[in-house]
Amino acid sequence: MKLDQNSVLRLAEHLENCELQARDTVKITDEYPDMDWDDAYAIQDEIRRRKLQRGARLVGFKAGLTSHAKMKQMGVSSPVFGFLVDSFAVSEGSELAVKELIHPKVEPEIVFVTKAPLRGPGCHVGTVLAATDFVMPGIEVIDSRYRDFKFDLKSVIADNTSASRFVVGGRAKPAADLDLRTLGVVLERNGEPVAFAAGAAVLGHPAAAVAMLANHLGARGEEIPAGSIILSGGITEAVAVKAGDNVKLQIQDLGSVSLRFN
Ligand code: OOG
Ligand code: MG
Repeated sequence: MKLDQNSVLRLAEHLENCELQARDTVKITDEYPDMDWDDAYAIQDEIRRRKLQRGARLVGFKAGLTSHAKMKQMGVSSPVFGFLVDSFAVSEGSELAVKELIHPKVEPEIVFVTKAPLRGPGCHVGTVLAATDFVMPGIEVIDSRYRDFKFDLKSVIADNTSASRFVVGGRAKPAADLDLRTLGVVLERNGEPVAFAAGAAVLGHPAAAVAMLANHLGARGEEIPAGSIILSGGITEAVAVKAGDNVKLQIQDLGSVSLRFN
């Protein structure tokens, strides 16, 4: 670690306040160019601790930057991991107010729900599928706290990987009944298809992203508990939304989920 405890606490408070007040900031590596990966995750952990202390419930985790489309869009080259609390979940059919957010974008994701704990090291696609209860379509709303969505990996990790909201829906199916690599994915905005891909866009197999997440958590002494929701990462590039937009995600064999913005 390069940062002292006070700086970690101060940066966590700053980034969380930007989230809660919907205002942007410069990326934190501008001020702390020498901060390391442990510093970045320590800031994220402190944001999580602040939320849990105020009564939030940890409901799962997310992997991000797991597809080439996303890595290319954001100009970075490796996956990142974040946490999900109950207040991020939006129910299908409700509307999300754009003015509560900074500059939201949506991304199509395959969501895993676990029935057994997953603890790395050594997790792989097989162990993930064995621990998965079912998969569902999910739309993640990301909202980087950094100005113009411009960041580097350490800054985005500290910012809980831009996590903001998510909605799951469609049909829940056991993963063993599906070939997650070849599932077709179509994202529509206002009835117009805007992004397409297949599941394999995420690290060759979306369960590989969950395995990486479990191995990452394992290295930090944590596991993915049974009953967790895991967002395996945007399958296509993220799409900006504004008030009045209606976004619909269709995943082959898994039905559709949609979200409206006002
Ligand atoms: C970082 C979060 C990426 C994903 O699914 O790739 C992410 C960002 O692009 O702001 O959630
Ligand atoms: Mg995502």
